[in-house]
Amino acid sequence: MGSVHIIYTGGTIGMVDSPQGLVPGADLAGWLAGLLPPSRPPAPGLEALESTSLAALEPLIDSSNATPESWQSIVEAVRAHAADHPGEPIVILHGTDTMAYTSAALSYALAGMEAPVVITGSQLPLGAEGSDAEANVLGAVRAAVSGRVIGVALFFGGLLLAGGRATKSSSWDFAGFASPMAPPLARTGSDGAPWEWSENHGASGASTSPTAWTEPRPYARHDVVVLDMAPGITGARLSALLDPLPEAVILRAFGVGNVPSDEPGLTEAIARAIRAGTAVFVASQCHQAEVLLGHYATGDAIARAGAVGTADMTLEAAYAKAQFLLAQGLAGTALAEAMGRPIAGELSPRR
Ligand code: ASN
Repeated sequence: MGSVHIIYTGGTIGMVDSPQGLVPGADLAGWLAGLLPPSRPPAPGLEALESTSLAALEPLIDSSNATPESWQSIVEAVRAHAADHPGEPIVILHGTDTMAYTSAALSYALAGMEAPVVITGSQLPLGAEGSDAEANVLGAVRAAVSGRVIGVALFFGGLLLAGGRATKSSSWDFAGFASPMAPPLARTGSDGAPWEWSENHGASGASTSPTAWTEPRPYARHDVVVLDMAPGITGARLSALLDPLPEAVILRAFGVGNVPSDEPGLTEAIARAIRAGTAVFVASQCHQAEVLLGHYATGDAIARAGAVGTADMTLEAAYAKAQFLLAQGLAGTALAEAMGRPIAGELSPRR
C-alpha cells in the first residue's frame, strides 16, 4: 500500500479562532505535508506510505451543519476517487459532532466498496497546543493502509471502531468516541507499540452483508424525527409533535424500549402514526442498550401497534439507516422490516 487519499470536509481539526468563534481556515495541506512521509521519517505503521493526495470539499463545514446531502457529497467524492484509483485507502477528516452519523451513513452507501475508508477528526484544532489532531490523523492513515480494515471505520483517541457502531461519547475528552455494543476493531499501543487488533477487525463487514445495496440511490433529506421520552410527557404533546406526520420516527425510550403506557393517548398516538404509514422505531436512551420490545408491558403495547425496536444499533446508526432506506424508496412496513436487517455490520445478528 503506497498511497492514501485524504478528503477534508471541515470540523475543528482545520479551524482557527475568529471573533465569531472557531471557523475553518487552517493551512491543512501544509500541515499534512509536514506530518506524513516523505517529509518526515515515517511514523510506525506508515513505513510503506509513499504518497498522499488531498481533496477539500466545498464548503468546509462545522459538522453540526451536516445533512444527508453532506453525506452524499462525501459518498460522491469517495466514489469519484475510487473510480480512478481502485482499492486505494481513503481517510476522511470530519468534525466530531456528527462524525458517527456520517460514518454510519457512509458504511451503508459504500457497502461492498474495495477501498477501506477511515474517518477521523479532533477535539482541538491542529494548531492548538497539545492538540489530538496529529495522533488521530496518523492513526487513521495507519488503519487505512493496514490492509486490515474492511468497509468504513472511525479512528479516534486510540480506538478504531466499526463505522456503524460508533457514538460520540465526550465533547472534550481525547477519547471522544465509544462503541458501546461492539468491541473496538483495534486499540493503539503506547508510543509506537504494535496495535492490538480484535479478532473481528473486519466487523465493519460492509462487503460481506448479503443485504447491502450495490448501487444505492443518493441520500436526500427525508423527514425522520428523533423524539425523546421523559417522565411526564403527555399523549397530547406526543400527538402534537407528530403533526404533520413524518416519514419515520425514532422514539428514544427508556431502558430496553419502554414508554409510559399509563399515559392516556400516548400509545394511541404512536399507533395512529403507524396506521397512517409512518414507520416507528424504538431506540433506547441508554448509552449501551439492546432494545427488547415486549420484555415489559410498557414496551409491549407499542410493539403490538407495529413499532419496531432498533436492537443494539446506536442512535446514529439507526437514524442514518432510516435515511438510507427512505432514500432507497422504502416506506412504512417495508421500511420497518428492513431496519432489522444488517447492511454493514451496524446490527448484531439476533441471539
Ligand atoms: N463542532 C465541531 C464539528 O463537529 C466539533 C469538532 O470537530 N471537534 O465540526
